[in-house]
Amino acid sequence: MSAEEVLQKLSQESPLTSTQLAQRLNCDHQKIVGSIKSLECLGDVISSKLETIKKWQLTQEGEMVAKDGSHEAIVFYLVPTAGIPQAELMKAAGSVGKVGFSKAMSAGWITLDKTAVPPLVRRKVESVQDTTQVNLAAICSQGGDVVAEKEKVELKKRKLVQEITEKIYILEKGSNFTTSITKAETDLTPEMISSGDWKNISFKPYNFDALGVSPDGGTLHPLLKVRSEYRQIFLEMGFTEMPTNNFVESSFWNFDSLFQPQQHPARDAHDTFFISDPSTTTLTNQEYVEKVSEIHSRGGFGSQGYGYDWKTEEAAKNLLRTHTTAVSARMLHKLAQQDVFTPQKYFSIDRVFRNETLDATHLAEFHQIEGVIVDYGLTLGDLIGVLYQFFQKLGIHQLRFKPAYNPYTEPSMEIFSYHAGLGKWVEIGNSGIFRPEMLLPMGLPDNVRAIAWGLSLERPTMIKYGIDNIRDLVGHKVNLKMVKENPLCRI
Ligand code: FB9
Repeated sequence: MSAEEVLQKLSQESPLTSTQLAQRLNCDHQKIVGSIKSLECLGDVISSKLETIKKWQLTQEGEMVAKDGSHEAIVFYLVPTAGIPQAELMKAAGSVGKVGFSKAMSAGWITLDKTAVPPLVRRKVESVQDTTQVNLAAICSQGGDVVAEKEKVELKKRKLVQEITEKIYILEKGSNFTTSITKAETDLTPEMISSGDWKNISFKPYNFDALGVSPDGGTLHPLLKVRSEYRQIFLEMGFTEMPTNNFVESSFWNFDSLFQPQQHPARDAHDTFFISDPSTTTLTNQEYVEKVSEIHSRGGFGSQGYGYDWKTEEAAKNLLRTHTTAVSARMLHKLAQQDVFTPQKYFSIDRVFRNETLDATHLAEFHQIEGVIVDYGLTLGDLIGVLYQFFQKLGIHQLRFKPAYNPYTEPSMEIFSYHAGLGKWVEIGNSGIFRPEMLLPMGLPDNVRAIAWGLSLERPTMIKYGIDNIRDLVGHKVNLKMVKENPLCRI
């Protein structure tokens, strides 16, 4: 398809849209846009106006249904007049069986005869009108206006159509309209000058408005943009970032050092990813391991402990850390080895892994944000105060706290803030004061307290960027255009 063909069509009818030209010249819309761009540079041969329109388009599944028929029609035609057991029908229908059966039943095309043994699926009507297929074919050939809005919404709900926005051009003849264009030269060559040809050649005018080629650089993922903002907030508050570059952790640091008992449900394979090879690690620092064993099995420092037979082999199991609190434990233990205790403020933001039930907002991993302050005589009031200070930097001023339970903090509080958009209080994190049974076996002075809190990175990022499904934020289905084009994050 050439630019001259576009001009030919325009000479026969004007105005014309780029969509009409694509249909009449039987070519891709983008090719028409390319020709328009080149014609626009010829100086008013055409006049073009850009418009954004909404149009209905079949999805891949919609194309398949338009070609082969709807799920319900396929299931209907698989039911013989003598009827068929549901299991056989599902097997014959394959991937369309479940949706097809339910749609055919609700359409009154088939019924389940439970008086038969085994129960049989029977036809309730002689034949059916596959309106789904008819509507899809109509949208495909004539556009969305030929199908009622209610039908289109139903097709969209079934993910058979989608409404897309498309930029089209409306073309008219320009004041210098012509159907034959001489290709304007773009370069003045030495040959043109020496031969004098330059005098009879039309040169393409400079387009000083042309944009430069946008350099295809890298862009930060929205999660990492938000992570930078949270990191900045912690740094402004004088916190030091903890080293979190070990996804694999021992059960000892992930659970035992936090005084989380070995029978705790969170420690079984339903909630935790254990490593198969190497499945265990060697626990160094036997003196500290002994103290942890003691506090779990027989108590100490005024605590009665849990009174069970603590097992080294359980603590030696390798896993994917379930929280960055394992890193906080390592840092507090390291701090306790100092000759003289010095108060500290630590933070971490990194990936943690949980064997969770997956849904629209939960994957088997997420980024945990954690803040820890360790100092003499800290109280719950200090924790509440630092939470107000932290969340105020996120624009959140209304907080509520609800008593909660964590194995490693007492007291513990869930943190809530009022979400004006949703008109309700939403959970925005968890917090608490690390238990003495965690801090004292490490060797921290007995008047030292550690207050801490945590939240996820994904939740605020999804809110910030208006993302409802976690799979639109992370994973192999992420739209890279979203990553390249999403706005700066300023919290
Ligand atoms: O992030 C969470 N919610 C949240 C956070 C921020 C936000 O918007 C920004 C303020 C502008 C909106 C929502 N939550 C914690 C609460 C829920 O989303 C919850 O359903 C999911 N939680 C995760 C764990 O779920 C298995 C979020 C994650 C979480 C929960 C607890 C901690 C860390 C992350 C913790 C802790 C802790 C406690 C005591 C001591 C040390 C660490």
